This record gives sequence, structure tokens and C-alpha cells, in this order.
Amino acid sequence: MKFHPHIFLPFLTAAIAREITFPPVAGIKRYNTQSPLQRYGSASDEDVSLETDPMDGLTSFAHLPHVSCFSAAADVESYDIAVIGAPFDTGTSYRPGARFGPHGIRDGSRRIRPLHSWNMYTGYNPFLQWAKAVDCGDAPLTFVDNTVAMKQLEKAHKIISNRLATNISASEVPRILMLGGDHTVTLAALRSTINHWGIVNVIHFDSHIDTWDPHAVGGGVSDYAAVNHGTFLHIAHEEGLISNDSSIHVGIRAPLGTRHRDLDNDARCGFDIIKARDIDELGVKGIIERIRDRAGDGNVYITVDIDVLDPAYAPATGTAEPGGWSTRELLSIIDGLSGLKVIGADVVEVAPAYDNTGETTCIAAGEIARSLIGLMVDVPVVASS
Ligand SMILES: *[C@@H]1O[C@H](CO)[C@@H](O)[C@H](O)[C@H]1NC(C)=O
Ligand SMILES: *[C@@H]1O[C@H](CO)[C@@H](O)[C@H](O)[C@H]1NC(C)=O
Ligand SMILES: [Mn+2]
Repeated sequence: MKFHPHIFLPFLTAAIAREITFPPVAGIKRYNTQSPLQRYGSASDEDVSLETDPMDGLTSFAHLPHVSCFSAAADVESYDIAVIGAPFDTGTSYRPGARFGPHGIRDGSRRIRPLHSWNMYTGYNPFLQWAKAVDCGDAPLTFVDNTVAMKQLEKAHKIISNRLATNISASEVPRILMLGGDHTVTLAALRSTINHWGIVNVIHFDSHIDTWDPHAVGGGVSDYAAVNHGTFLHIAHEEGLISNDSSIHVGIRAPLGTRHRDLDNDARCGFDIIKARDIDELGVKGIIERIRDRAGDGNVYITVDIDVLDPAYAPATGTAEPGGWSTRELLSIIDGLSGLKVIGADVVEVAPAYDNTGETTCIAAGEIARSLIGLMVDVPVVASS
């Protein structure tokens, strides 16, 4: 059939005219009553905005403003939630690379925009509640001595949390969301949270228990070797930083060294265990209930090892374990913990070098971080110690 512009064009014009002249359907808001041709054809210099591009500026987490939080200066801009990176991976037992995790998670968060983050499951935008969130950048951590690096990170946590928050009617103490780093970095965070929040209930999402006795993981050859990403929860228990009757592992499935030694020590360290396949019996709701029953009273620290996800959803990690949860299941469980007093959190073990070209792991980690901020703002007022 031949194309007849003299017949076709009037129809097209009429179609566009219908688009602009029909009255809006009741209850449906019309955002732009101009025709597409008018909107795009006539953009003048004044019409063109530089304020709305989703990928503008330098890459901070979710485009949050950058504040130099590590400075000891008194006049640093205040905040309620500080995102910090911990580029550290020399406590890793298998594939290294989590030192690039903060960079990778920020990259994975590029499409998160604070003004456009209304969560249709929780019913609010975590960035538009009472809390001002900022990105502090990465803590400077040495790569030649793990114990010194942990001291640097602890100091960074203390400097950041010792400042007065922006909205002091909610909380005088700012909260920290840390982007790891291998899992050793959580120890530095817990050595700081005890000062403001007392002993915390740890909700530990992971495929591994991470309470290994240093003699089991690392060989116990030296004090230095004792501190690594498989022992940090054992050490946190020994140091009295975490609750011994309200902490819980979630998503566990990695094989153990020896059944009794590892599990007995884990129980001694105060942890209950939800295994990965428990979700087949309990469902997402049942998992949420068990976490709430165990850790719901008291101040909570949530640490998410990205390897809690199945390697299909998070290939970019150091010690991947098959048989984990989907990203949807994990996000549902985290969002389902609303109402818990989350005073600190982290997402760790993201090693971007093993990610795919679609950035599957880094995008998931960014989304998990957004949900963790959601939990922090859900309960503004929390008792400090
Ligand atoms: C500060 O936090 C309180 C408690 O959530 C809230 O009611 C108030 O609106 C917040 N103030 C600002 C300026 O966001
Ligand atoms: C558990 O923690 C409490 C302090 O919260 C402490 O008094 C008690 O000794 C601990 N129990 C064990 C077995 O570590
Ligand atoms: Mn792990």
C-alpha cells in the first residue's frame, strides 16, 4: 500500500489534538497538557534544566551530598545518617577484591535518587523523613596491617558518631551505614556502637556463621592472624560488644569445619541460626517473625554479607555459596523488619571485579543499602546508653 502523506498527516494531527484537548479523566492527574511537539520542539536555553539528571555530579551513594566527616574539625556540616566506605579486604580467606566494594556499591546506586525513592512496600521515602543522609566517602585504611586498619576504621566511626546529629529531637547520635570491605570491618563498627548504644542485638545476614574460633579459621598462628572475616563475631562476643541471647544469623548454609566445635562455639557466642533452606518451610513471613522474636527488643545492628544471596543474584563476592536467597526475598525480609531499632548497619563482601556487565551484585547491594536506611529512619527515637 502506498503511503499518502496528504491523507495520513491530518489524522496524525487530529490524534495529537485529541491528546491535548480531551478533558482529563476524573482522578487522573495530567502532568503536561502541551503536545509532545511543543514540549520538545521549542526548548529554549531557559527551559533546559541542569537540576534533574539522574546521573549528574560525582558518584556518591545515591547522589547524597558529600561531607568530609573524617576531619577532626569542629565545624563539619551535620548529618543524621552517614554513609561511609571501608575499602579493606586483607582479612579475606578466598577471593580478594572487596576493597573495591564501596566504589562498586556507589556505582550500583547511581540510579537511586533521594527525591524519587518512595518505596511502594513500606509506603514512604526514606530520604524524605526526619533524617539528613550524607556520604562521607571512604575511611583511609592501611593495606599493610589489618590491626592498624581496624583501629583507623574504629576511629573513623567514633569521630563520625561523636558529632551532634542534625535533628537532635530524633537522635543526638548520628547513625552510620557502612559499605564494606570484607566482613572484618564490622568489628570496627561494633567497637564504636557500644559507646553510644550499649550492647547491640546483631542481625547477621550471611551464608557463613563468622563466629569461628581463630584456631579454626586462620590457624591461630598469631594475634594478627586471629582477626579476619571469619572470626570477627567470635571476637565481638569475647569483647562483650554484642548480645549473647538476642543475636541471630540469617541465611546460613556454608559447610562447617567440624559439626560440634563450630556450632557449640557459635551458640556460646550467643547466636541463633536461620538456615537458607528454612525459607522453604517458613516462607518470607516466617523468617521475619523468627528474626523479630529473637532480636526485636533492644538496639539492633544489621550486617548484610552479600553472599547471603545466591551466586546467581550476587556473583561478585569473595566466598560464594550456592543455594542462597533471591534479591527479592532478601529485600522483602529486610523491609519486613520495620519498627526495629536499627542504630547501625552495613553491606559487606561486595567484590566488583567478579560482577557481570549488568552490575547485578552492585545494584542489589545499593538497593539493600537503601532499605537499611529505610529501617533506620522508620524508628527516629532510640535510647542510647
Ligand atoms: C526531627 O525528628 C522528629 C522526630 O521524628 C520529627 O518529628 C521532626 O519533624 C524532625 N524535624 C525535621 C526538621 O525533620
Ligand atoms: C551474656 O551477657 C551478659 C551481659 O549482657 C553477661 O552478664 C553474661 O555473663 C553473658 N553470658 C555469657 C555466657 O557469656
Ligand atoms: Mn559470608
